[in-house]
Amino acid sequence: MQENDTITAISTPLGEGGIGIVRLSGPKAFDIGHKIFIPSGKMTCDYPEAKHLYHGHVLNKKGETVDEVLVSFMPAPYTYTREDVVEINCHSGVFAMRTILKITMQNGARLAEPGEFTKRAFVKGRIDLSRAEAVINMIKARSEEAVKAAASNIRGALDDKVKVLRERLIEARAPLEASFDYPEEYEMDDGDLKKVEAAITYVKEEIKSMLRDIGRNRAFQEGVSIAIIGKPNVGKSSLLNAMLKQKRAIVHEMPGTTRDILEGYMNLGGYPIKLIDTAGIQGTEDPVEKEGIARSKKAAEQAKLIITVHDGSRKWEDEDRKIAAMVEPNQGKVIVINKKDLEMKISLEKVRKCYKEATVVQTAAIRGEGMSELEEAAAEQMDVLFKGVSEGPAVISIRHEQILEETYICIERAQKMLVQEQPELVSLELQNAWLKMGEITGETIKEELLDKIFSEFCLGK
Ligand SMILES: Nc1nc2c(ncn2[C@@H]2O[C@H](COP(=O)(O)OP(=O)(O)OP(=O)(O)O)[C@@H](O)[C@H]2O)c(=O)[nH]1
Ligand SMILES: [Mg+2]
Repeated sequence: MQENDTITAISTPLGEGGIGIVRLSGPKAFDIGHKIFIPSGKMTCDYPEAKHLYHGHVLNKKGETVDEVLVSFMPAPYTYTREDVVEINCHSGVFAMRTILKITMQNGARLAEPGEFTKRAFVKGRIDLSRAEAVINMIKARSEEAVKAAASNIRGALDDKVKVLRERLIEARAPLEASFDYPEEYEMDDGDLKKVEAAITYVKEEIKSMLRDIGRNRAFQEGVSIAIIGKPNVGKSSLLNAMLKQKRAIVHEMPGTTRDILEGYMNLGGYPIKLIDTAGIQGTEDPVEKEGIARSKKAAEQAKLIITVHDGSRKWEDEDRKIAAMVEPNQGKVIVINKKDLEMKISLEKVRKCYKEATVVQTAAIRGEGMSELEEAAAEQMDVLFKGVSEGPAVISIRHEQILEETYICIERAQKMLVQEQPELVSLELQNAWLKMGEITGETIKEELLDKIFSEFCLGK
């Protein structure tokens, strides 16, 4: 990738809206800005002032006005990319923004790759890699908690943590290295050994706790799937609608109304939730229904939490037991007895016997009754599933997880070799761990991997 050219991109989502931004970064950004932008008033000096927003018009090659805009000229190095940056605030119509983008390209800018602005910020040393990746997480965050975690990593929480751990690894290596580099002059005593042991244990425990928290961090980042399952006609779709507070799914007295899985998004006790309505599960010969049921089963398998729904106005059947048996031991569950507004025919005793300790909530989904109890029970289940999480930098990405797992293996090996009194090997493993962890901050990372990481960004960021 050439770092010395000037890049351009539409930095806001494409669509109709009040304002859209076309952003330029690089050595020719100001030149291009001057060429295509005619200010309404006089610029206060030849070199545009930072922190000023200039009103004017963008012109095309023929000198025709394309849009009325506000433009900011931000000189390096105090910019996102540490290069000269020009931001053109135009009207957010797809055509207007594309036209301005095209004009910037006709005047010497190149279309930016996804994430290239942030990559430049990294390459120019303004942010480390963990901060850059936090920017992606911020953009993709689905809950307040995820935004908080991403913001703390943008401020450098993960970077700081990794630096501390790497520092401890260096400290641990010092006496080991001295003992085999200068065996005549230096011999490790018990005090040294204890220090090495303590550092190794510290790093190991810290990594363990970071790995343990990943599930919850990801849940906040990406959302948790909750599947609603049950026999046909028990009120699953009515429940989905009541929980989402909208008429998302078709509800009908005819059993087998929902043919395919259907999703909706909501927030539950701070957790971002993907709520999934499924087709009623029963034995059937209808090929379409069969396919719907297969999809429902798959969605249920992949969900973190299952809401099993039973019709309270009908007797407990063997089919209900089969539904209950679909929940896996590692999944959270909440049991709903629906249609409580009708005469209850279901045996609560049988329900309890089947589900043991699980929370049972009675609802009348069509009237929206029992929803707060249901949501409370589901949120409690989430807390159980993601319990014991410590404060600290949030690790979310698979890349970070892999690095931490590999580092953990190196540290474990080092710990074992320390007992076997093999200082050279201990030191080597600690060095491997140190190098591995450097990939989080980007200090020891390869160029190809960088390209891959930044390619996951959206355009214009
Ligand atoms: N009285 C009463 N009727 C309900 C309640 N919830 C749902 N129903 C009715 O039960 C019927 C089936 O509701 P749905 O929500 O479509 O049930 P479902 O489980 O999604 O059904 P399938 O998609 O066919 O599997 C409809 O006629 C609803 O009006 C309730 O709380 N009380
Ligand atoms: Mg349905």
